[in-house]
Amino acid sequence: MSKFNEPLVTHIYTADPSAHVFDGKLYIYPSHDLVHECEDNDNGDQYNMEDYHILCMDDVDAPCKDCGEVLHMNEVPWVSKQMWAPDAAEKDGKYYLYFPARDRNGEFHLGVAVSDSPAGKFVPQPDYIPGSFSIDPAVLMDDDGQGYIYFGGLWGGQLEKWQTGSFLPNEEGPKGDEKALGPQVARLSDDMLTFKEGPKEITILDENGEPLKASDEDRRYFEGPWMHKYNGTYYLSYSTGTTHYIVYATSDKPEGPFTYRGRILEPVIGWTTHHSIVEFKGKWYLFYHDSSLSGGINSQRSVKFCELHYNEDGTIQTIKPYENNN
Ligand code: FUB
Repeated sequence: MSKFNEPLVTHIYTADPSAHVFDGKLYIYPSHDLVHECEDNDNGDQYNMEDYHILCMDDVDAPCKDCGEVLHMNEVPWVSKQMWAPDAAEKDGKYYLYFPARDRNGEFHLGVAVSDSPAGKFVPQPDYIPGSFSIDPAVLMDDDGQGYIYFGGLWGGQLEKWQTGSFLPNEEGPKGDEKALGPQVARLSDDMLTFKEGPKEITILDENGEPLKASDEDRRYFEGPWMHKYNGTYYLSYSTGTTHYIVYATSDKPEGPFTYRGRILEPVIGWTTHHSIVEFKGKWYLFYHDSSLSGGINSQRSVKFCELHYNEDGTIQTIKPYENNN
């Protein structure tokens, strides 16, 4: 049986969970961490993943099933390595798996694969999405049917290197008082396979309406965006990377600007923190990962979940993953 704040599965390592409700069940689209000898460095070489497995739960206290491998990098012509954090979306009865990986030049782009079932298998498009770059795609299907894809990650995720719209391998990000880089957003085409137009950077503002600064590492964007809607407000949540928080910002528009609101998850065991937020049967849940099962190995992580609570004013109560058992 599944329990809050315990690994959902223990037979494989899983990370970066993107949770959705499809056909009345909870489907989780995670990365699949492998046991290997790769160097652990700031470029993310230790995250040397090759395929995706999908997890499924009939209910929050039901066992979590592994639906098996649904896509391997050997099936994707443009991919050389590192199948990182994916997400999935549904439109008109078809399911779309969005995933980042390195191409044959070592640049990260976003790919998409299609299935008739939320549990796969997924058939990849032959090339990456034109105009896509960096990592960590997350898709919001808005109430009017428009899909928005959010993405981007610093350091190994290469977001700094795309500031001009082209890949500049030596480009470094802003520093100190300079405006921090935000995640990217693009509207998806009606067939879900391309961008309608070039992606735009999202601005995240502080309480005074000023853009967050690069030095503000407790609040500025690093990687792992997620978008959900609660009572008509758009909630952009993300990892702060170097300070290991999951935080959030809100807006009345899906493309922002967003205003920083607070912290959702305190640091977990392991360097990365990555999450998703989903409503299921009238309650809200946070899916996240940590490295507790592997004894703290950064690249061997496990997906967990717990309940998430809002205050009456729409703010989110901070979760301390090892102190409460909500
Ligand atoms: O899993 C590989 C990378 O680690 C993800 O893309 C990031 O979000 C971080 O969790």
